[in-house]
Amino acid sequence: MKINEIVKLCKENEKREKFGAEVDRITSVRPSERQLRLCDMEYYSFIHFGINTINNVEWGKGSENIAAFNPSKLDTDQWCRILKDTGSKGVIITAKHHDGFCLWATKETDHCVTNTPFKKDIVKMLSESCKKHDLKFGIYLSPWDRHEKTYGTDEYNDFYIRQLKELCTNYGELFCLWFDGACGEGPNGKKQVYDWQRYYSTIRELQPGAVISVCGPDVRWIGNEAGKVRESEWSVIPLDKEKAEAVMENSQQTDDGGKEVAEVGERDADLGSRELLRNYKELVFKPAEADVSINLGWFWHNNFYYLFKKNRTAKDLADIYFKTVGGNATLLLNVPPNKDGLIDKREQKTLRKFTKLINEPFRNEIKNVSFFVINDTLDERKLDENGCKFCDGECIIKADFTKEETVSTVVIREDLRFSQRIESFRLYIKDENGYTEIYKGTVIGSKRIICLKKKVQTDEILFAVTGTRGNPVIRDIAFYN
Ligand code: FUL
Repeated sequence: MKINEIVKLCKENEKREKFGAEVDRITSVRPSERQLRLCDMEYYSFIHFGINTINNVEWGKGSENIAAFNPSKLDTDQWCRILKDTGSKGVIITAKHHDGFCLWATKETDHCVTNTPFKKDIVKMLSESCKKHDLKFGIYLSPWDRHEKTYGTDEYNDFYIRQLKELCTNYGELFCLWFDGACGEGPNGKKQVYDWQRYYSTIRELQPGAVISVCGPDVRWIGNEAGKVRESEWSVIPLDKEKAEAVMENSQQTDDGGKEVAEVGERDADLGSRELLRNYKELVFKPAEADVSINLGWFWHNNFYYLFKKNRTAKDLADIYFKTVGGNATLLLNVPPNKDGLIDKREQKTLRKFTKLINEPFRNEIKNVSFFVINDTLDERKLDENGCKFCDGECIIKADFTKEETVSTVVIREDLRFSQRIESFRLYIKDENGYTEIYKGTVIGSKRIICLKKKVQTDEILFAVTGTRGNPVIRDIAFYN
């Protein structure tokens, strides 16, 4: 294939208008600083721990006897050391799960850790360990509370706000407040109407740098707990699909003992194509996050292997990593400590293997690559830096290696400050036939990791943008052998 044929293809494939009012409307929807920071974290950890760990259940009922809570070996430094060593950028802990048991020294209820034989404030311990190990710190605070007597009345919203205030003021800087969508009955058989807007404004006031995830405005639940991303994962989506009420409807509503964790849902296959967006007035920027557990189940169980026929291997998790982090989503990987309050040997081993697998493709980066942008008339413009804003009429980036190189992995990132723009692209290598296509993909977004099925040898690769909303803005392109 000749280069002018590739240019022709780019132009032909831009069947839909590249510019215009609708494109401007979509690309004017842009991320906040806090969202950009979260996208750059890429991979961080979830800790599910509490009275459920001791009782070996996924959902507690709220009536648990907390006198049994005494994980005497609990060591939050051990958690952080292991998570940091295996590549995580932050930790989110279940400060309160649906059973209402609080892992911090709250003044709002007796149903908390300081009233158990263990006594110590675990949220405090973890926040300090995170600081020590240079990990960001975040909080999961279940809105659903099966213990609190005021649940189901307006008073509960006041109670919840006071709990949020404690967590947002006493534990340093938080990177995330994570609200899931499960909403059942409280101890009085009543359901609660959550005052989401009040929750959000309290967080914005006290922790302005924190994202509010899932049942919140900043980060979107991918829609399943098996790490499955859409082929085209868009971050500009209709507001209506993402209001807390809509997320709640789709969330897990029964205690299935962890079954949901293994299932791949097929919710809203398309959230961001132009065909879809044109039907919606209000659009929002809401990047996707995949929450996945290292085992099948969120809390640790000593009978994991009996409960589930097949557990996740390091290889399964690495595949999930490449698909999520490399598919315009972040990965929130749950690593539940065991009954003693430690990350168990089995999970440690899985994590070490997982880290080896996810680092493997990026060990040898090809250096000294020169980049050029090529336009319709085949004029070339050299790029000083890797990052680049295309100008009108440009559609191809040429990566010149100066000598023959073996390439097995390509990583491309869009500069999201200008929104998400690329709809489709192709990669070509230079060879004796001119150019040969080696990969065809749809969106890029925060990061696209392309692990080529077969290694290629070449001294030049073309990245051709075949569909885009306005001119693309590339943050960087990297090649690995
Ligand atoms: C769900 C909860 O019901 C699960 O127990 C778990 O915490 C998961 C992350 O969110 O909605």
